[in-house]
Formats: sequence, C-alpha cells, structure tokens
Amino acid sequence: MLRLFQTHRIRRQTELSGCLWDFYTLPEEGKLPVEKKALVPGCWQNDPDTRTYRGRACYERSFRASGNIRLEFKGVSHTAEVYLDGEKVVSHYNAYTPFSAVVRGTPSGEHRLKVCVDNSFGPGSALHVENDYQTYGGITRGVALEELGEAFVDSLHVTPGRTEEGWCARVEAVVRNLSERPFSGKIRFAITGDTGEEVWAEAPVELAGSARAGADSRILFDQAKEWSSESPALYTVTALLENDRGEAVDDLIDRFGFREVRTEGKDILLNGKKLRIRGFCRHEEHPQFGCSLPLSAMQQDMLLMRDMGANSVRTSHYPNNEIFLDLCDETGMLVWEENHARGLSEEDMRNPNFERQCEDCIREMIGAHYNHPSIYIWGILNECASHTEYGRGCYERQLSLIRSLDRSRPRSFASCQFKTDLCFGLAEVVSYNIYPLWYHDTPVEEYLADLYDWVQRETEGVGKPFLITEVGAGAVYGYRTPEEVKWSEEYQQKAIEKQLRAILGHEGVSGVYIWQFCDGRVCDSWFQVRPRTMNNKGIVDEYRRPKLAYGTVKEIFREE
Ligand code: ADA
Repeated sequence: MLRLFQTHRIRRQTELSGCLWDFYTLPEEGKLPVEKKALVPGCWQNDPDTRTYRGRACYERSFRASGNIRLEFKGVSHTAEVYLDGEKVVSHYNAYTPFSAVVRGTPSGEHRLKVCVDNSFGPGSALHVENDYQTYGGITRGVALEELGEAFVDSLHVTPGRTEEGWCARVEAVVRNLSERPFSGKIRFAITGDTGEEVWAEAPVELAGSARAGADSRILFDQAKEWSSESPALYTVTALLENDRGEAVDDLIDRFGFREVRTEGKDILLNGKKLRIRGFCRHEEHPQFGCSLPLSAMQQDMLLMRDMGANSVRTSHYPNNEIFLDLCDETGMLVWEENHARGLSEEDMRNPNFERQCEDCIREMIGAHYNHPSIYIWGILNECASHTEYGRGCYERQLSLIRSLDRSRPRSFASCQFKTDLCFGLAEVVSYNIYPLWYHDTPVEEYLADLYDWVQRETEGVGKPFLITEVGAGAVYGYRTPEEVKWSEEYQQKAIEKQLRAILGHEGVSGVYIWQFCDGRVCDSWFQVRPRTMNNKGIVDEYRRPKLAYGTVKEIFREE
C-alpha cells in the first residue's frame, strides 16, 4: 500500500512492494551471508536470521515495463543505492524521506531492480547515529513503478487561503519534459469535494527540449468546508497534463484541506481559533514490525492516542510514513512534523555531511508532505546545539530554507538548552523539552515558571507562542510497587499527573506533547541508562499495553 487514496488515473502506477523480494546480506569478511526471500516493505530485524544485523544487504526483483519509467521509494533505511539492469540509477541517504529515479527509454521487456541498503553507522552518516531510538535496516516503506510519457507532472502543491470572497487555493505544479522535442500544452487543475462539487482552472505549459517548468492557478472555492481537528473535511486536487491536441498525457492527484495556520501574539491559530495542543511524541516503532508499521498497527496507535484525548502527534524525530499522515488528515490529528536529528552536539553538527543531509531531508519532507492539512508546524533539529553561535548558524540556515519552501506554516524546534538558547528569534514558536520529576526533582511549576520568565525577559522568544514538546517519566511495564520508586508504573503515573497539571495550568503555554506514546527500542550503546535497552517512557509499552498512567493522561486530556 502506498497511500490511502489513488494518486493517478492516467499515469500507470504499479506497486512493487507488498510482496517478497530476493534478499541477501553482504556481511564483513568471515561471516556467512544470509540469502532468502524478504518482505518489502519491512525491516530485516523482523527476521530471526538478521535480527541484529547492521551492515549492507541487497533486495532484488524483476518487473516488466518499457519506455520512460519512474521508480519511487517511499523510504529505505538508511542508505540506498539503486541499480536497474546493473546500472546505478540513484542513491539516497536517510531512512525517512522519499526519493525517485526517472529512467528514459527502457527497452520493452523484463528488468531487474536491485536496491543495496546500508544501515551502518560511520562518519559519513551525520543523522543516523547511535541514538535513543533504533535505526532499522531494509526497504521500510512502499515502492512504486510508474510508466511515463514524454512529459509528466513532477510535483503539485496547494496553498489554501482565506480571501474576502471566501476560501481560495493557489495550485502550483512542476512539469518535466523527458524528450528533446518541445512540449506544448496545458495543465488543468481541478478541486473536488466529497459530494462531487468541482472547480477547474488551467495554465499553459511550454517546454523547450528536456526541461522543467512551473504552472500555477488561483482557484476560488467559496463554499469550502474548513478542515479542522473536529471536522477534517478533505478535498481532492488533480493536475491533468494535456498536449496541444487536447489529449491527457499525465496526471497527479493529491488531497488537501481548506485551513489556515498562523501565530498571533502568544497563540497558534487554526482558522482563527486558538489551538490547545494535547499531544504525544511518537516514534515509528513496533516490536513486530520495527519502523515499518502496517496500516492496521498505525490505526491502532491512532485509536489509542485518540482514546486518551490527544489532538496532536509529534513525528519525533523524523518525517513519517505518508500513510500515517493520510490517517492524520482523515481523523483530524494535528501534526508537528520535523526533520531528522536528535541530540546532536556542536561537534556532531560540524560533520561535513551534516548540513547537506539536513537540508536534503527538509527539501524532501516539505516537497512530499506540503499538502497534508494535518501538518500545522515544521520542526527542526530536536535538542541540538541551539545554544552556541555555530549551532545558531545551522538553525538559521535550516529555518530559512523552510521559509523558502513553505510560507504557510509556522516553524519551531524543540530545545533542551535550559536558559541558554540563542535561536528563539529565528522561529515563530518557542518549544522546550523538560523533564522535572524525572532527570531532576525541581517541582514542575517552579521549573516551568523560571524557564518561561527567562524566555520572556531575556530572549527574542518574548511574546511568542510557547509549547512543551516533551515531558514524561519512565516506567517498566508491569513493575508496580508501593514504594513508588522511579521506573515503577506508580511513579510514572504520579509524575505525569503533576507535569501535565502544571503545564496545562500555566497561562502562557499553548500545549504539551508527552514523551512518549509507546516504549521503543534504542541503540545498544544506550543500555546503561535504558533498562531493557528500551526507552521506557511510553504511556503504553511496546505492545501497546496501557500502563497506569494511561488513565491519568486520559482524564487530564479529556478534561481539557
Ligand atoms: C530527549 C529526546 C528524546 C528522548 C528523551 C528521553 O529529550 O528528545 O528523544 O531521548 O529525551 O527519554 O530522555
């Protein structure tokens, strides 16, 4: 499965995932390779033979096609080199963003696709490092084969906005010509509602030789139903490419919602109404599926978060599978989506690959996820060096890049630099991860008031919205004791109650994300501070069994 709806009616798209591929490891010398069939999408950690394998492995399969083709990979963890009939067609770094290869003029017949995957750590990898979560191995998200004509719609972005005449959508597409001959035609845009109401617009497309060009239109849709958390109305946008004979040669279909997000003073506003965030940080993580959760498991997570009264999820610490974002769009779950980075020091950020890998991630995240109405904010660089001058330069460049790609959403970053952060002037929303009652015992009210007052008094974050992007405490599932010591379910329950009441009771706070939704595997080197080599701060354990804190969160979130 690639998405929760059809993205083409004209372009022929075939899913290459959802089945077994040939699989073999390329282990270091002295170790025997594993050779077998493996499920795509999937993580090789799910197979007993490769449960702890870190290194290189290849996946192969054949398909039939001819002419211009596009191979789309929704996610390979973490480095991919893709070969078609023995020729390298694309390489890509980062498990959590999509990439594609366009190959022109493939001869008619059977073709062999090989994807070499590497999940090892090393100096070349600035973002996938030994960390407080797993870096799995495998083709972990879907793969599609698309057969293209001479020109195709490469991207389609919709920006909704409210005008005096009513709701309006700016629709922008990029068209690419694969032939040396000029392409002349037009692109027709349609916006369709769920009861069939439809508005069309069109823009000319002229492409001399092999090139790309943009086309855009502004469409008034004054009867639009707004997308909101309570009533997530979705619309379909279609870009139909026609040649100068009026024949439809390609299309791209996506969904979006009419909604506007902005900040005003200390508030984040959705369609002019103040947002109050009750959220969870969630890793793509499951003991049976690794980071490659099937739809049913994603939906289960959604139901549990909803049951506890959450209205938002933070995709900590990387862009998520689009299927999950589709679910969020459909169910009205607000999303904080962030680029991939966690806890990198200035030294880590000085890795020569750091900036490029972060920027690629931002471009691919926004390029692919721009239309999701559920994403209300972009985040970057969780808990990195936002307290040093060098770090500030990186934050500035990355936040500016986001602004150049998307002017319609606020930006933020989750800081842990207690009273030393230098970057709040660069973003619209101030966000902090705090752990009173876990990593230290300062009463929550006192700690939060001190931090908040410092932000207002001494930083450029003064007067901006303020979010708590992490708070929580650890509990090993099933460990219950009257002593209520740390790691017991009782301790977690009490701590979370005090944390949430203090945070939500603070007048300056726009909301809170609990760290974290479920327990999850961490890298082996973290074993000393992580019982079971798991991050145990989940409100449910890794199998989604509720801990005592579940009922407490539910009570407090639902009271809101
Ligand atoms: C950090 C970090 C999380 C997690 C958490 C914890 O704030 O952002 O990824 O590591 O702390 O459990 O300590």
